[in-house]
Amino acid sequence: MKKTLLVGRHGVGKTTLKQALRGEDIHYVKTQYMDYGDWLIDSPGEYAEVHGLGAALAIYSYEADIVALLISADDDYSLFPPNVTCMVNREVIGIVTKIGKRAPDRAEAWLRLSGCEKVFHIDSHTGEGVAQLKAYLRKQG
Ligand SMILES: Nc1nc2c(ncn2[C@@H]2O[C@H](COP(=O)(O)OP(=O)(O)O)[C@@H](O)[C@H]2O)c(=O)[nH]1
Ligand SMILES: [Mg+2]
Repeated sequence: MKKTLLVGRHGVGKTTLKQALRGEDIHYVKTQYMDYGDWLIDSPGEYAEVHGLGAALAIYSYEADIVALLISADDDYSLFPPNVTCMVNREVIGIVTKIGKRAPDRAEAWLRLSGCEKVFHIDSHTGEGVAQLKAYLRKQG
């Protein structure tokens, strides 16, 4: 699998998506540190929210093949500035989480504004969209 760094505000669904992608039981765990598993790198939401902690994400992006920016369908705002993907020298994809909720199209529009060309819609609880995302993250050949 391509090494994938999950980035987004706390509660957006990074850890739950990690569990869904690994086929684990879904259960809540607060992410307190960079969680570097075999191919998924899970980050605490605070690293994306607090300016001084953002450097950790930049450093871990160098270890990843893909950086995934997550926004939830029920988010009222986006953490990610327009065209932020040009700051990362890795492929950056967008993931809309909790798609059963309010406004998945608005979340996708924010991700595209930030520069994500590829955007996935998933719900980790129902499993919708998770297989398509996992197939994309599989290494070819
Ligand atoms: N309905 C729904 N709830 C989700 C989804 N992903 C996460 N959640 C819930 O949102 C809360 C925060 O999820 P978590 O994965 O810990 O967020 P993180 O802080 O980004 O790691 C938990 O109560 C999850 O069960 C999703 O795709 N759909
Ligand atoms: Mg987490």
